[in-house]
Amino acid sequence: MIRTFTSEQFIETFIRSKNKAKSLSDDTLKIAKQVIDQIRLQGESALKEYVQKFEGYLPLNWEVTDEERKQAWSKVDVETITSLQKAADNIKKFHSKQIQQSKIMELTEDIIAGQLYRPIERVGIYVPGGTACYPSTVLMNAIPAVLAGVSEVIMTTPVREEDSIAPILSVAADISGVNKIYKIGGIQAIAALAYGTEQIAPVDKIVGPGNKYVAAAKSLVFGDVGIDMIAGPSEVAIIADETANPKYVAADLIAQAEHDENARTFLLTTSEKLINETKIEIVKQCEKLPRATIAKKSLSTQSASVRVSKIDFAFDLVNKLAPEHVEIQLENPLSYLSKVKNAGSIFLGSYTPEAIGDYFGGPNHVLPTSGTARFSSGLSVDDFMKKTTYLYYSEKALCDAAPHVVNIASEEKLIGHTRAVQVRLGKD
Ligand code: HSO
Ligand code: ZN
Repeated sequence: MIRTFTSEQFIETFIRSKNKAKSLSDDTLKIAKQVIDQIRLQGESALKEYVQKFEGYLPLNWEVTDEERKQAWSKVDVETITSLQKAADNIKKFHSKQIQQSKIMELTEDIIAGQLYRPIERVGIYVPGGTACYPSTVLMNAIPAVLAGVSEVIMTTPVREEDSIAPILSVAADISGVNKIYKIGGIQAIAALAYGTEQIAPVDKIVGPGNKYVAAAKSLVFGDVGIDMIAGPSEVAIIADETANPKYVAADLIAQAEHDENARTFLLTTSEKLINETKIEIVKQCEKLPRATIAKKSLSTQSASVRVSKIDFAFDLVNKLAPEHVEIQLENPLSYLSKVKNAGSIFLGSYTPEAIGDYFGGPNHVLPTSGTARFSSGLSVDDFMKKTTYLYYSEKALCDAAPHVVNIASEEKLIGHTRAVQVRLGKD
């Protein structure tokens, strides 16, 4: 059962000693490095060997054919397809407003300065195939990439025995505009995307969640390609007072807890009564929960309820925690928006469960965890764009600027730099 902590205990347990859960073990990194090195050096032959070894089955082709993609639609029920399409529309609408434009910062006869805003060329999206085989992951990762104008969005997910991938992932990929799907999972998929093989062209950036091996592989290829983030366990912090409904609070804590035994869920409230009633509700609601074992483990070991004397103190704790999700179950929830300084995404009011954001509302569900919301943001169109600056100086502009450049370059003792300016002005 969810335990009650004082504010000090909460800070000590969940804020000061955080982040350990997400660090990758040396063993995991060692295995990942071995597989990556082999695939990088030997290409296809090593890729085949590891797919066979780790996935237990070697697909006939890496790529899901157009025919297989078409057939997948008949294997998913129509209502689910409609819901995925509606969710995709909302996600597209939200993310399309994130697109920025190339900008000119200065434009005179003698100086032009600007910034180009352009898509990354090739992006790989990893989608797990096991218990966390989520079509919502496809939508959330692929839609911003497609909107950014990425030329090739390539999804990869583990093959299943019958030489197929989960049909719903294929449908979600079609709805999102994914160009290619590969039937490869695990470390081998990350290596193939990062370095390419005889049959697979390398990508420039890899995004998407995965198990510890995928996370280790992503961390090892980082630098040769871009990656999104290494996500830790999911988190929700609910700020509520006596006006909140314990049924809703319990349901939202459970919704996050059922993801993972290590998921972290928190209730920060001024109301002792709400804490007690939420605990009773959690027990009741877990009775009918297929993933109760996972949820109970998370709730009893990684979670906390904290009673604060003023609601402002709950916001202080949340800002220190910088959780992935914050729910504000208070009256006039919008009036508290500015109080949340560090969070991946905020859910306002009693009728905005985090689950609406996980699937449907529009904002992305790929969000910073483990306190990283202090300095980073959820996945957006910007993650698939590059900003390249440019500058034009006329001879006159360079002449005017020269003494200043020379002063600074001399101070830095970089005489080659001063010369690069002087030589153009006939002073060297
Ligand atoms: N709550 C998860 C996202 C997700 N939920 C996917 C359901 N499917 C992110 O923390
Ligand atoms: Zn979720």
